[in-house]
Amino acid sequence: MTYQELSKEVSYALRHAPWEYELEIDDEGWVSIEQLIESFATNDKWIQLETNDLIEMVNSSEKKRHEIQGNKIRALYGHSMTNKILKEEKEPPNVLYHGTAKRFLDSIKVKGLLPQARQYVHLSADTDTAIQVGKRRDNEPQILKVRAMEAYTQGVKFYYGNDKVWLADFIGAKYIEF
Ligand code: HQG
Repeated sequence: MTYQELSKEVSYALRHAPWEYELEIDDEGWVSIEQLIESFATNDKWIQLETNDLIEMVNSSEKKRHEIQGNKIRALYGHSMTNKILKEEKEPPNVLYHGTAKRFLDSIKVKGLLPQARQYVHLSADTDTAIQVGKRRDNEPQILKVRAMEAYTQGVKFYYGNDKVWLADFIGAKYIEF
């Protein structure tokens, strides 16, 4: 097992399908580490899983996807289940970015940025991060500039994911530079 494989499955459980693992997830996305380990251990692949593996998984990852606090773990962003995870509202920086595929531009110009399958729209704090995000869908991703502070002063809420990832419910096209 690699930390990358572990991270993928933990993300799946915490972002998309806690019920498949019989995990109780609270409003802020926290799950008991003990419960998660017990549930993963029913799969031979994770029978040896220990808390330290989860700590190492978080520490060794380039992206800060998960957070551990005491005996709990949560995903910091990416959720898709129906019960919306409550995120911390925060004043955004002046500008945020969004890396996307060329084929989505026409639709984004009309509809703005929508959360699609996730609970929130995901925005990047810098262009390098946005390029990485966009490359998942297009070899030559398009980087959109979002006038976050302007949107915020007009009532759009922003939420903190981690140093690189910001969240919003919806970003109207008028705040986006194409
Ligand atoms: C697009 C990964 C058409 C949007 C990443 C995106 C990120 C529209 C796609 C995190 C649209 C949704 C999230 C509209 C938005 N019309 N397309 N109106 N509005 N879209 O994966 O932001 O590695 O749900 O541009 O790195 O790509 O998993 O969101 O292309 O941080 O930790 O709809 O997931 O992180 O795609 O990525 P996604 P995302 P991890």
